[in-house]
Amino acid sequence: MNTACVVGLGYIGLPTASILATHGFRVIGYDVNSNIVSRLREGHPHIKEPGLTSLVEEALTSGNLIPSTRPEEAAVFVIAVPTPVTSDKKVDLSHVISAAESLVPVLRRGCLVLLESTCPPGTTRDVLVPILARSGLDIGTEVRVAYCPERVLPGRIIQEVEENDRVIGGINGESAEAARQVYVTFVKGALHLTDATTAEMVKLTENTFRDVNIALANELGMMCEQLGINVWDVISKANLHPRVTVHQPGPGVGGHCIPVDPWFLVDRFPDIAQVIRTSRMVNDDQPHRVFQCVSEWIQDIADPKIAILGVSYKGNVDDARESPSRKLILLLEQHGFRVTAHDPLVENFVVELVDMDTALSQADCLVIMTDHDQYRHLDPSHAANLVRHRNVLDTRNMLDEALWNKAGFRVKLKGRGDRT
Ligand code: SAJ
Repeated sequence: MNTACVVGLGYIGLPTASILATHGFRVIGYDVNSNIVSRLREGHPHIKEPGLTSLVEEALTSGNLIPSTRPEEAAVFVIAVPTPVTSDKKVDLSHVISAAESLVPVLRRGCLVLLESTCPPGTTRDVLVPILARSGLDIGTEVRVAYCPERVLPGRIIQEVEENDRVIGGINGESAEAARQVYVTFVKGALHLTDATTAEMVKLTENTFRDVNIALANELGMMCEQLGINVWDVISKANLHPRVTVHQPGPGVGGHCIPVDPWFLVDRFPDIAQVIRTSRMVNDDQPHRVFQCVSEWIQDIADPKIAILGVSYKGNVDDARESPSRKLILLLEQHGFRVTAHDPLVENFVVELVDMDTALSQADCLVIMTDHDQYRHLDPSHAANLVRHRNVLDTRNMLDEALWNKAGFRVKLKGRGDRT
């Protein structure tokens, strides 16, 4: 049986380890966090993701997934650890470096090391390979190495790990081919072989494209607000053009990927990456725009209470990392607003999360921050009986405005001016 050791049991590593384990590999799932490992041994993944619990259960009961706090010898190593940015927007490769260092003693002739973490261009060649070379083995012939970025969408991870095409960037042709032989065991999408730096750049291009496009939508939204028209309407009509696909505006860009990855390019190419840097700043500024909108709108209300609906970074996920709600709540609290927050999926957050009725009770303004399906079905007449003032700001264009108006609510839509 083939053996694998997956380093990092997060949003990517845990699904990948489980899928390998259910596709004929004996997998060591290695994480430095002993809590994650011990909970997993008891069958409890620390992440909520559709289909993950049953997949992990299948992997564990088959005996092929072995959670561990130590790496072990294996034919295939998969590194899937975080690559955050520091507060001054420089890439922090410390997790990749320590993961690679932890593998040096267990590398053996003939093994393959796959890096899946999002990394600046050149990381595989200039950072990973020199560390692996400390094993004394020849990297490229005795140890194959490839960069194969994960491209799965949180909320659809299990599906997309199997279905998406993969880009496989080897440090040489033999490495790319060895990696292909691993991914072909569970990926139904096409496998595209290339070199490692190209694969690194492909991954950054994908997320940067999305960030720049969302920034464009947000910038158009600010213009439409001044023009007294509706950006959602403008974008949906512009997107009827066969070669136009503008993204959606919103309260800002969250998560651990899109607000982070474009900085890798800005950091590396500060003089060239003008559009990318500006887009990051436009998107980062959106929670502040939401704050300004709320504070101007209800400036005549004394001691106002704001109910934030949704603290995860996007709909139907439990992940609140880099969430625009976090920034908004901070701004509101700094300016003396009383804030309550609700989320149907998030368990732990920087402020206490309360049930829906408590959040709405005596509120002066509701702010829809996350497009959770549950919020689409909110009953405005029930909400009307709980709040102090009937104001709702929709940053996601998800409410049925006529219904809310009927229940007596004034509705503001982010990206729509009030003058028409
Ligand atoms: N957002 C908008 N407008 C949009 C789309 C998204 O404001 O039109 C916001 C969301 O609300 C959210 C943020 O952007 O706050 C990011 O959400 P997302 O769904 O665009 O992306 P992620 O971060 O969940 O996942 C992305 C995906 N990348 C691409 O679609 C190019 C995913 O495929 C990657 O694997 C993932 O990053 C990653 O791990 O890099």
